Amino acid sequence: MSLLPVLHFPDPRLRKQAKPVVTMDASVRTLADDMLETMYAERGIGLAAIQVNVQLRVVVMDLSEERNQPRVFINPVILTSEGTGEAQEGCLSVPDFYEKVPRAERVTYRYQELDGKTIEATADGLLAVCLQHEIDHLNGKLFIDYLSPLKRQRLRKKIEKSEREPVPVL
Ligand code: GNR
Ligand code: NI
Repeated sequence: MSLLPVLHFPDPRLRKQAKPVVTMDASVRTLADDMLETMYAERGIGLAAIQVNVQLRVVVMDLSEERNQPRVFINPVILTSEGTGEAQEGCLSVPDFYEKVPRAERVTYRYQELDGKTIEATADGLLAVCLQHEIDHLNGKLFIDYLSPLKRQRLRKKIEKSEREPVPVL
């Protein structure tokens, strides 16, 4: 197991397209394990491989209160979307920023498990939001892309400034 560094906006590597996983070999399992470890360490509820600079369609998630229900989605796709809603979102690649963005309310989705089995299901609530957020990552898209360009530019300046300056320790 190892912790992976998480890329931060505006890193251009977050804009790459992730490629489908073709063979479910040991390296994919190791990647998923490392991504879960990284997600838990960073206190996120989801993580896409793109965020740790791996251009593969792999997503991990844990939506449980107890942080004991790890899930792995290989090659996830949304098949149909219904309704519209808005939820407050955050992203490990956009530190300390939260904003409401529009999302479909309910989605049917398909993915593969680590053993290669294909699963199809329907989601609403947080799972629906998180799946849309993570699949966006695999396509080089961030939740802040749904905001106005002005808001995004202000945010970029704030993040770049905070990453230039050392964190004061009292
Ligand atoms: O930790 C996360 N929280 C979150 C909250 C609302 C909607 C989406 C998310 S995903 C985010 C982790 C992350 O950046 N995944 O890509
Ligand atoms: Ni994210």
